[in-house]
Amino acid sequence: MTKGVRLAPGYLAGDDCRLADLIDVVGEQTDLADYPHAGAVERGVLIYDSGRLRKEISGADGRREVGAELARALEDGPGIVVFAGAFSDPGVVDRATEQFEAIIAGQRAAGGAAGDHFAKSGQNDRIWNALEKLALRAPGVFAAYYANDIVAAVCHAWLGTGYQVTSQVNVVNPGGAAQTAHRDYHLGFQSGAQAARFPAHVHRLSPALTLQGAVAHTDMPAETGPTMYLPHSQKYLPGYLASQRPEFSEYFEANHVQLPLSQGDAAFFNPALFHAAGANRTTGVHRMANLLQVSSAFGRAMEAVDRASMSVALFPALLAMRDAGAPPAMIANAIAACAEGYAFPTNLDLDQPVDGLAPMTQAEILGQAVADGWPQRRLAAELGAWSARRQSEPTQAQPSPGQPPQAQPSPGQPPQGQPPQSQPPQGQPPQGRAAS
Ligand SMILES: O=C(O)CCC(=O)C(=O)O
Ligand SMILES: [Fe+2]
Repeated sequence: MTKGVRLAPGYLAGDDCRLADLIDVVGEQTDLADYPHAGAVERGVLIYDSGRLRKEISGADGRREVGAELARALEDGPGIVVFAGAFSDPGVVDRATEQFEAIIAGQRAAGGAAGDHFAKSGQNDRIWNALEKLALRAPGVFAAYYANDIVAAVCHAWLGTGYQVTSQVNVVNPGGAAQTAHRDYHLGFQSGAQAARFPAHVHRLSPALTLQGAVAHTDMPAETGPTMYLPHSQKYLPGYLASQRPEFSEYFEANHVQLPLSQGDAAFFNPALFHAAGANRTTGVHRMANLLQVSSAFGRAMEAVDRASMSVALFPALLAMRDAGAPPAMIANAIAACAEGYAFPTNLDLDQPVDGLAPMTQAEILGQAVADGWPQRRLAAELGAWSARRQSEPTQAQPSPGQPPQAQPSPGQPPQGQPPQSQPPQGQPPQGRAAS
């Protein structure tokens, strides 16, 4: 059910994105009659009454029926559903909000807000890995919050079982500007050029790998900047290439919908939906949303592989290939089979992208080491530091660059390490997507 493709089969190209195709796709109307469990359609968005839904999903049959409807809404329908009153007890949300506020106060006291892919420093407060931070500091609050049956139902509906929750809190501070239109993880975290390297079928697959949600922790009337959406836009296949192009951003700015939310409401959307945090035009409201990014169980390999140790071991052979005049493409092939070529999952407090949306990969480090002829112990130290800064609870001691690789801790169990000097300073936003 994707449209807007008149391109060479196999791959999509940014220059072939046509705004008229997107306009055709998003012209579709959302018909309430197609969604018997929904209570209303507002500006193309399906609204579900969570009290009613709770009764409907209380039995196995109802749960499957509702799940099938939600999945259809997310895939072939508007791509976004709102659950009014998803958290029926405001106390549960308030207690989590208190913890998030304390974490933000701690981040600020520690020397400026953490950097953000999406925001200029100071416009917003972001809590990376708010999931783990909440679980460790307030397990009772976590348990009550994530016991939520509506959240679980929509996660099951889109991803099936075995899903993995992550959460990133986003507070848009008074006066904070809107983000520009984007899609989310996975392919939404690639530049247009990077995304174009993935075949067309991967563009179709990417949205099935994650589900995106936002729980309103404050009331969010329009002036506080609730999330802006373009319903049905998830069906525009080249959208990962188009969303960063100016004519598409302008269209989004002129045609998005923005629904006010109340505290405890939750919106869930297809990660391929064009969306963006809104502008906070108030002078005193700190608009807080807990962004839930939930991953399919399938985003992992079957075997656990210690790729850092492999990289260190392979390095002399790669240098020998280079010195023997092997074409760089062949060396790159060997690196791709050995080193981790994807930047995620990582610790975004420590491992922020410097000039893009994704931090450095192990494969990029190994490629640089071969190209520049590093000593092997430098490669071991850099890979050790890379592993260390990706841990959610980094350990303390820096791996000694002077130690031979055999003495390095297994990179599977990362070395004790501080983030390296090359880390971007906290609070310095990497150049990437526009600000919230
Ligand atoms: O905070 C919001 O409303 C949405 C933010 C968002 O889409 C993002 O940071 O990717
Ligand atoms: Fe987003």
